[in-house]
Amino acid sequence: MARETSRRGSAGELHQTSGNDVPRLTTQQGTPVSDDQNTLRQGPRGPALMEDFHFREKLFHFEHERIPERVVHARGYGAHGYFETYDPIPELTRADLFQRKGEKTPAFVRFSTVAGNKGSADLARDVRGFAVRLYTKEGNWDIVGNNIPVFFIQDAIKFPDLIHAAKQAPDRAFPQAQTAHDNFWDFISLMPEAMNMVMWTMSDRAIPRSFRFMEGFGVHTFRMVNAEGKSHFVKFHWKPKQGVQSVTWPEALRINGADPDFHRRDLWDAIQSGDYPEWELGLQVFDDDFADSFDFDVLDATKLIPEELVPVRKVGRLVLDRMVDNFFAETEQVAFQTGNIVPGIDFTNDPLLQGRNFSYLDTQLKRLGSPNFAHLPINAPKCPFHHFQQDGHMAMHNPTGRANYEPNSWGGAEGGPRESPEDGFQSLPEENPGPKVRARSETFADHYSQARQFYISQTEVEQRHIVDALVFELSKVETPAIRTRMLSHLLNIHTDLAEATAEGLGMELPEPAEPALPVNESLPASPALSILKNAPESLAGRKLGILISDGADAEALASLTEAAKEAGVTPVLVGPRVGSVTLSDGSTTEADEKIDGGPSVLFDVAAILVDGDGAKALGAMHAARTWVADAWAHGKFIAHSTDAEALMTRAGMPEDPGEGVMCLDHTSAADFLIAATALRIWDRAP
Ligand code: HDD
Repeated sequence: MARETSRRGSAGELHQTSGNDVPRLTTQQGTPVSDDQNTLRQGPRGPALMEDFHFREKLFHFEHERIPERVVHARGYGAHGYFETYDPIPELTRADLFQRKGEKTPAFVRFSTVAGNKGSADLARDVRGFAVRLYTKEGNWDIVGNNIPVFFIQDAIKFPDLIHAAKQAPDRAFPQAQTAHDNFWDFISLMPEAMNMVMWTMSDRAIPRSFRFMEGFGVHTFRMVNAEGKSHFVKFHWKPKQGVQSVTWPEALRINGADPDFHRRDLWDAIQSGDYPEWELGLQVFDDDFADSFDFDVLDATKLIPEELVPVRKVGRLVLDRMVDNFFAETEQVAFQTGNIVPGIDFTNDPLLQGRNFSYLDTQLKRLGSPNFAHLPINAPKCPFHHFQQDGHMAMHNPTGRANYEPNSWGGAEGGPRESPEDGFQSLPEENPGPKVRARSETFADHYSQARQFYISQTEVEQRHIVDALVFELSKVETPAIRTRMLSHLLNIHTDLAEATAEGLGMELPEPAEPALPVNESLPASPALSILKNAPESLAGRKLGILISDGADAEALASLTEAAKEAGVTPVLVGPRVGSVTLSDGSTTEADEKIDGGPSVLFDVAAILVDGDGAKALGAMHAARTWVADAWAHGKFIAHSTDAEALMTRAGMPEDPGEGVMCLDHTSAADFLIAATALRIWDRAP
């Protein structure tokens, strides 16, 4: 006996010494466990025994831990918060959450990428999901949106094809989490309706700086219906108070290696440090007259309504202020559905939306394994709910009493819940004449005009990024005919775009594709569509990477970190080691990151604080030279000590680096950070 006890693992011994207030380890049935290190055996070197119920249960549960990942939007990250109404709109909707100023509605948001599997990297070029659940007093309302206001396809019947084409090819199972492959571009180039969306996905919108810096859109036209039954059309927008910001493609490629969880970590860090991200809910409200006069069909999800035509009215704010307690229980099991709406909100006949309403319920059953997924705390409403649905796997809210049907004649509480004809959900009694057909409305046929409008609304830098993205993606397409077909579409969008892309690919321009309707070249630019034309007002919420080494000026470091905190910027110290760095006054500080683990692509702004010896030492290190060279090449603002210039020169920066590179002996840290609000010196980028 004594011999067997002495063979226990050290974890077992540690466990036993951890104090009286530690809960006892038990099986799922509550039986206390005496030994979690060794299976039950017949003799210390003998066979395992089948009666080891603890081992059996532990393995059984482990083997069933995974549930199917989402067929799209598999990789996601969620947080809790609230929505606060600051402009009640009873004239537009009877939705309870919009009736009272200051009303706070609990919210859960899940951000995601679309194409990659659960374990893929955050900085894929991709659409981002922006799914918001509002737990209103009249039921859960889900706005299952994206960070892009239009979509690839017009009819839900094409969704499986789109997703099959975008995800890895079925024979080789690659590429993962990217659209840079033949199948995707083959499909897209055969679907001219996708061209507007393609402009967005090739733009910097598809490589956001983080979830906090992206807009969200409900995409479809919805309806709001007031207490008198009057309906208005509405488009939903989430506008980040932090501003919209993206990284560049060369950065995205590097970030995916340096920190594949870059977006998750960003949201976690911000919320854990009390820097709660906020978005304003904006509405574009319009009526039938506008819809009839608009150049496009408002039921066509491949089109948007320019904000210059219908301004966005802000009615409240969404604040994310709490991370989940458990990722699986909440973020993985949350089951969003476009069909989750509340009285005062209604659908339109957008064929994509109608198809989505059908799809989401189905997928949740498959993923979560029981029609009782609404019983999970993350999915259950926070308002009272009563119905006669019963039983099924894992039923947790079970009705009490006799009645499980209605009508019934039991009366009172015994008879169970009753309908509410007055204030229950009412669908708008819309009339829809017409024959039963499989057809696309002709009002959906203009595929290029808004793509062109998006392109001409961008700054020159953003246009260049679109061309670079197209060249990158199409250069991964092995079949020349597919590349040629895409060029024929680009010609209908803008000749400059087509020519620059063809040049980047080293290809001849083909004839333009035959458009179903002539391209309307008179649509004016819409500045709201550009990120750079809507620059952030402050640097708050960003990260400043400070490269230091032994001998760094203690005073300069203190004033830089202080100024950063004042500006709401998080300073991150990057050193040759994570242990102590000795500063000029003999004091020591710890670096947060080692240089090769904290490359400058992870930061919005850079600073280099080294003395002469430090410049020499870091100048001999490849990782340090790359840190500096990247910050420079990616157009970042750089503050530096005078001695850092030797390192900057060794890293390949020119002697006169020009705008955006500031010596802290001549500029105060505060002034540097004000200048750095511009985020980039774009002229510097190659
Ligand atoms: Fe979808 C998930 C957004 C079209 C079918 N979709 C899903 C998620 C988001 C969107 C954000 C992830 C929700 C979460 O975080 O759990 N989807 C959109 C937008 C669309 C869109 C903005 C177009 C405007 N989706 C769309 C169509 C279909 C689907 C046309 C099918 C006909 N979407 C699904 C799905 C998913 C999904 C298969 C997979 C996992 C899930 O639902 O919960 O049902």
